[in-house]
Formats: sequence, C-alpha cells, structure tokens
Amino acid sequence: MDNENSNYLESELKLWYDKPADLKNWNEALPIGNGRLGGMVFGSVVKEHIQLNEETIWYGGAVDRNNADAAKYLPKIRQLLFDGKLKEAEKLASLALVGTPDQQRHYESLGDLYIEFYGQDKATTYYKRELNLNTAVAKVQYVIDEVTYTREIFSTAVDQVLVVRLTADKPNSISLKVTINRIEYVDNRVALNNNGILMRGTCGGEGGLKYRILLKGVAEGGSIYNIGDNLLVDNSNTVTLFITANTNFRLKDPENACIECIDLASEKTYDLLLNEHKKDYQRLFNRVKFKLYNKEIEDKCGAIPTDERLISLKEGKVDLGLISLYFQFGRYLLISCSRPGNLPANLQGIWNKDWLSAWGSKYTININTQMNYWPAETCNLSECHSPLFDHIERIRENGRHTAKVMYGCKGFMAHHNTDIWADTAPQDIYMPATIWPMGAAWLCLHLWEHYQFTYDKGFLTKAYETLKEAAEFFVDYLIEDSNGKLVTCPSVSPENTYILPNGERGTLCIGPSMDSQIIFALFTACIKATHILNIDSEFANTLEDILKRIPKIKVGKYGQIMEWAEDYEEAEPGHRHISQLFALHPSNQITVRKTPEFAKAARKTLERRLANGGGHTGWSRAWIINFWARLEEGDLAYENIIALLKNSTLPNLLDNHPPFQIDGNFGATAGIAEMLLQSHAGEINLLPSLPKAWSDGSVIGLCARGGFEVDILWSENKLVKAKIRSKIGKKCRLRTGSPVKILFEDNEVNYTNSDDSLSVEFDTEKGKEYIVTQRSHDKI
Ligand code: FUC
Repeated sequence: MDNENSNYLESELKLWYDKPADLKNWNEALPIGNGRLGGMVFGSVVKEHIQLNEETIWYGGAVDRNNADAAKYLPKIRQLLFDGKLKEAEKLASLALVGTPDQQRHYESLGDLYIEFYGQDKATTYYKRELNLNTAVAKVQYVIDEVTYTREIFSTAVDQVLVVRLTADKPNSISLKVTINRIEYVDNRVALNNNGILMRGTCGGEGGLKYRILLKGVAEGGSIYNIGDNLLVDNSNTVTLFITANTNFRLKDPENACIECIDLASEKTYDLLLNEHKKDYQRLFNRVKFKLYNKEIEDKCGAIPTDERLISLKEGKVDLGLISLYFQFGRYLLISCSRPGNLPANLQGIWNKDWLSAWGSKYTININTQMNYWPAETCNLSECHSPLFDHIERIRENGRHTAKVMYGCKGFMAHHNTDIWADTAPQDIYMPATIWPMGAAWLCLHLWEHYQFTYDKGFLTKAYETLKEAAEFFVDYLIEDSNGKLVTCPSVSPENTYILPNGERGTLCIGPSMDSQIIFALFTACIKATHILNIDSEFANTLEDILKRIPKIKVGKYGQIMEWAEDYEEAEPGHRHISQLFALHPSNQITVRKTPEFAKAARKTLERRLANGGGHTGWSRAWIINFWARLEEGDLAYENIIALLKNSTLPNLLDNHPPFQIDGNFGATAGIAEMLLQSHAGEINLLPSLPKAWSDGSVIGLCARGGFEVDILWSENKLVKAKIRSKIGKKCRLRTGSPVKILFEDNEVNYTNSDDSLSVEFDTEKGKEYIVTQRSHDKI
C-alpha cells in the first residue's frame, strides 16, 4: 500500500550477527550471488574466508547413459508387474531400466578465497556481520584499537564479478595477504601483473570442463604486489578485490572472458559498481513488500541478532518480523541464483562447499527443482524462471533420445533427476525413485504456469511445441490396465513404499496417482494451448480421448486421497513425499470450492502424514505449508512455517533438509505468498489463508494468474483495501468473502456478482489500477 507502513526499516531487511561465522560451520556464513557467481561470507576478523561457487563447475562431460537393453526388457517388466511378481519385476528393472552408469554428474565447489589481515590479531571492541536484502551486499564491520574496519562484499550481475571492498577510517591501516585455494584439479596458479592471481584447471573427469579463476586487487595508498602466487598489500587506505570465474561450458575462451570482465569492472569507481549493482538487484527485489505489523518488530530486528531471534522462536516466542524476513530472503536467494541466461537453481541454488555434496547438488525433478521455482511467478520474479525454461529445452533434446532408446516412444521424457548436461537417463539404482517417467512432464507445467501469469502468446507458441512433445511421449507410453484405464508402467509414487495384504513390500507399480494427475495437468494445458493458438485440433482430440481413460482421483479407506491405484498400506505413513496431493498443489485439480470432497480427503491425507512424523525435511514442511494454504487453513499453514523455522532452518536462514537444501526456502516463500493471495481456481482470492496471528499487515506486488499485480492491506484479520493492477487487460474475477466496492479512478466499477455474492467479475483495461474496499469500509 502507498502508506508509510509499507516502508521498511533499514534493519527489517537484514540478517545480522554480532560474531563471525564459525570457520568450521558453513551454515553460519552468508550467501551472496549474481545468478552465476556465488560466495559464502564468513566474516572472520583476522582471516576472512569467502567460499566460492560458479554455476558451471560440475564434474565430467556429457555422457549417454541410456540403458541399451531397456526397450527389450520393458514388456517383460510390465508383465511381471501385472502378474503381481513385484520382486522379480524390481530385480529385472534394476538391471534393464537404470542408467549405464547409474550416476549423473555432480556440482563442485569453485574454491576458497582467504584474506589474512596483518596486525589485526587483537581484541575487537565492536563487531557486526550482516547481509542486507535491500541492497544484496554483505558487510563486516569491527573496531580494533579505535580503528573501524569495514568490508563490503557483493556479487554483481552487471559486471559479472564478485567485489570485496576493504576500508578503514584511519589511513594506511590495511595490510593483508590474499590466496585462492581449490582442493582438487588445480593445474596451475600464478601471480598476474603484480596485482592478481590466476588459477587454471579442469573440473575433473573425462571431458571435464576447463575453468579459470581470476582475482585482481586495487589498492589506494600503500603498495600491492605478488610473492609467489600470493597477493600482498602493505599499509593501504582502501583495497578493492575483483574476483571472477568462468568455464568453457558456454564460452570458448574462459580465461579471456575473465580478463575482459575484470578489466572493465576495475575501471569503474567503486561507487559506480555498487550503485549499478544495487539498481540492477532492486529492479527485481523492490517489486514486492510484505509487512506484518507488530510493535515488537521494530525493537527486535534492530536489537537482536538473527541467530538469536531464531533461538527465541524455538523457545516459543512470537517474531512476525522473522516471517517477513524469511519470505524476502527467499526472493533474495532466487534473484541471486537464477538470472536469465544462467543454469537453473540446483539443490543448493549455486552455493555448495563440497566436492561430493548431498545428492551431488544436482537437479532432483520429482519435487525439488520444481519447488525452487514455485515463488518465481507469484512473487513477481518471472524473469528468474527463465533458466528453468532454457534447461527444459536442453532436456527435450536428450529426453527425445531417452524416450526412443529406452521406451521405444515418440516425444521426450526425463526420469527423476537431471544435471548440467540435462541428462535424462535414470539416476541411481534406487527403486523408490529411479524408474519414474514423469520428470520432464512436471517441469513442462512450469511453461504453462508462466503463460498463465503473463499471457505472453509468443512464449506460448514456442512452449507449446515443448508441451506437445512431452505429451506425445505419454500417447505412446501409457498402457491399458486390467480396468481398461490408461496408466504409466512401470513407475513409482516418489519415493514411497507400499505394502500388499500379504505383507510384501513394493515400490515399482502401475499407475500411481501422481502420474495420472501430472498427465491430466499436462494434457489439459496442451489442449488449452491449442485453443488459444488456434492450432493442432487433431492432437487436442487425441489427448481428449486419452484423458477420458486416465484414472481419476480416488478416496481410500482412511478417507485419504489414494497414493496408488490400489488402496495399499504405506510402509511410511509419515513419508516426506506427499505426491498424491500434487492435485491440490501445485496443480488445481483439488480445490476447496470445486471439489469439496477431495479437499476433505486431502486434509485427511495431510493429517495422517503429520500424525506419523511427516514434514521432517525442510522441503517436505514447505510443501505442507502450501497444502494448508490451498485448503485455506491459515493457522495450520502458519504452524508449519513455525515448525520449518524451528526444526529445519540454519543460523544463516538457509533451509536444512538436513543438510542445507534450498528448496525449503523457496517452497516456504511460495507458501507465504499462497496464504496471502491465490489465483489457481479461476479467481483471485485475497487473503485466503490468513492466520489469526497475522492480524494486521500489508503486501505489495504479488502476482496473480491473468496478468494481475495485487497489493493488499488488512487490519484485524479483515481486508481493508486492495489494489489490482491489470497488466494485460483481462477480465478480473475476484473472490472477496464479503460485499466490496471496486473503484477505478474514483468511480465505482460495475461488476457482476456470483450467486453467493462472495465473488465478483469486472472488465479491466491494460495498465490500469482498480481499488477494492469493503462496503463497510466505504470511508477508507
Ligand atoms: C528426493 C527427496 C530427498 C532429497 C533429494 C534431493 O529424493 O526424497 O528427500 O530431497 O530428493
């Protein structure tokens, strides 16, 4: 809203600490990034450590891992499953339907930058370390012997460099040594021009990418020079370090690219670099503001370090400011790890300290990568979605080959995982996950989602080809089950295990619910696209016919949404995956008003999962927040946000699977947006899931399907005023919950009421803003 309440206090958008990160605990360091080049800032006084990442630092080259025997054994595996011979089917599948080899490529750390400060091995009288989400700058400030030392560190997308600015308020106070380390695959590290360091190597493995890391120092006052491959500075007033890295993933000559970009950046004044960085970042970040009003916020955010706020929340204290900070941190992270032209955010965004990290820090596409992008459209960062779209195109090429070689099918497909090379062959030999044909189909729904928010027909024209090719795979792949339904086989319900009445356990199955739900969503999107683009009616008819034979959502013996085609017992009723509720979120096949019986069953499903220990990983908890939001259960959604912060959040506010995995951050950010605004059910719903505890607040700039941008102000848990900006000029259908008045340039807008008077529909003009108030708030 345009009142003073929506302006942030400086301290509200800061993560801050009164001590350095423990050098042994990466989870205390603060992430910076420009979409490609990332750093984790520790902030130690005597020896600064910035752990570095570059998004294309992955082990190994592209390989064809498609199992040449898959198509030969596929009919037999299917038959074994139909005959109920689970173990035999799984045994054969683990030979014929897995990748050769079974592992995709993994993401590596780029290396470590160390800055050792001479003469600072003394007690500090003041220390503060912070990450400012408003500027995307990390800062470390401390006082030794009455000299104030300041470090400002940021990774700019404008100049493609990471900048470290070191200043002191007394002249000639900065003396230091800079080194760059990498544990493996260093071919050479040399001094450069008496003011820099260049490191060369490959990322390892046959066909491994070549990398280059370049650092240049600029000192004002004092002297700068190299000894060996170290960079030294004596008695300077100010030092600026420029660091960049590249590989030959996209560039022919990564070394030259590093040199050119550091040359250009170091010609700019520091103020210019910083201002351009802020402007570029704020163009995205400032689109959304979110505040929960509470007197305490003002006191807490400036006075209590972030890690202590997290501890006091664990002790049961209310901290609404931490909720809005966590929300904006999610948006900050997406801007910092997913910019147009980049690779998509992997399991750790771009931030990874390990050589062999958990799940290789790859792309798990049976939920995790998709979750990374849930906030992209609703939280007004549509551009940040595009790296995923580019990757889908690369998956399409490989996936076409996998579809043909492994399954003898047209179209394209991917299993549950992919990597830098957009590998589509199965990953691992892990029966609960590996043989799942739905990865590409689910990813493609993001293309449709982008269209629904933007109505960009040019985008849809291109995306349709991809959606169609994803659908074509299933036209060939689906088979008839014993009831005449068309189903996937073999597949799994990610990554759960079922128990047969005779006690036998299985994972491979015929037609798990999630698969049918994804196919329904994919085919429906394709059919709608053919209507919008006025093309391909024949293909649309084919899909319509198949859709009639896809299994429908079913309710099982516990009143739950069934996870498998049969109402099996689950081996883990509290399992972290809740795939059968895909229809509730992210899809819209289950909604509170259109399918109340299924909504009730979805609720039962969640209650059952939670009663059995569900939500124990960060991302699982984040999904649960979205589910409750869609069920319009604000208090339960909030309860799960608190559980996420209490049990699955690290001191630097990154999500803890454990270990760190970024999907929980993005999933929860999306969930918070979903609590405030929904648009999946054909209407905009303002404050659908507002918890009692969020009685007063405002949000600016959330996005709704249909090309709308929405601001909402509420008080005492009731809507006071909303502004709806129409970016495209579509008709607006609005669920209001109570009678409202809609104004356009001070005149009341004519609208039609729904039968229950709880929703309205009105025409909008492109570029215009509409104001919604309660009838009872006429005077506002
Ligand atoms: C899926 C999940 C795990 C983890 C991994 C990266 O396999 O089941 O919990 O998130 O992806």
